[in-house]
Amino acid sequence: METEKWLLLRRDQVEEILEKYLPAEEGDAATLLSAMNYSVRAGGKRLRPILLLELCRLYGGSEEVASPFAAALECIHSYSLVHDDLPAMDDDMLRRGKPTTHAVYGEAMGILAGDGLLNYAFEIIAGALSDMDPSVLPGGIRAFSILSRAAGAFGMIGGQCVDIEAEGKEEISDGLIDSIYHNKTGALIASAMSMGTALAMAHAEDIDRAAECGYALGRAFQIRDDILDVTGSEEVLGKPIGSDERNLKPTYVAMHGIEKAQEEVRFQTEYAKSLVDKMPGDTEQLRALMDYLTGREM
Ligand code: GRG
Repeated sequence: METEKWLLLRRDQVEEILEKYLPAEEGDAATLLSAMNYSVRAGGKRLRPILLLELCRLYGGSEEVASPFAAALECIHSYSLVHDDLPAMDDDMLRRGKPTTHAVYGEAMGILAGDGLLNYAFEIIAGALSDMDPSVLPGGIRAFSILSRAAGAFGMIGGQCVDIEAEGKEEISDGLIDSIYHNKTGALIASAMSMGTALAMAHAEDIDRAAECGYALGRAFQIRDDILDVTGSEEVLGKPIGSDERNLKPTYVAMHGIEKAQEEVRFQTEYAKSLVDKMPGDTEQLRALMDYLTGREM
């Protein structure tokens, strides 16, 4: 099947899953719940849950078991975007072609919606773990542990901290850029792949390989993101371009130029695909997805 068509089908599947888990907008804090749902329903590629479900499928796991973890992961991704757009961070008013959450609900509610989504993700997982069949519970606990580490101070939030501190610096070392990309973007993408593998009760070495593959893909994804921030268009991307330059962010593109950056995107993707070659089952769509991402325009 053509990759774009496959992605759209998978995206629809993820959106159906999300609808099952999103909270009802009622009670005294209905505004908060509405802001949380607005952020998640605003669209997006749903790449991370798609990867989680695909890895679980490859390793012979159950979609039913993986679904709540896929929903929780997308809640955490959405929260990170809501907070990333806040005035104290990138101060962006457009995301996924729509006004950002703080632009619609105000800054205070934007902060709370992000907090609410982060916490809600773990509520979804706690509910799933308590209902899980004992035969797959160890995989669920492993996935929970992977996600809590990846989203936190030793993963995405830590990466965001280093990213913010690097702003305004003319040049930073390649090592520091690597560390930012590894944690800010790589951690959540790696967690998607390793959680899917863990939920299928695969061996530890398979979980580690999936994470390594996700980190390479995450690096390629972030560098392509930097390229699109220079060469992309606001209509296609659904967010303002030139944000990195405006915020004086030292990116891989700013340091090495677009050509070398795209070369690195291809190099990391090839490495990720070499790891996919060691995975079981029909990996054709996963490999095609990785190739597709190297030239993505949104
Ligand atoms: C805790 C105050 C506080 C803030 C957290 C951690 C964080 C803010 C932000 C980092 C998240 C971030 C913006 C990472 C960059 C990764 C990236 C390229 C995100 C865009 O992902 P896509 O393209 O988005 O998958 P869609 O819209 O398709 O879902």
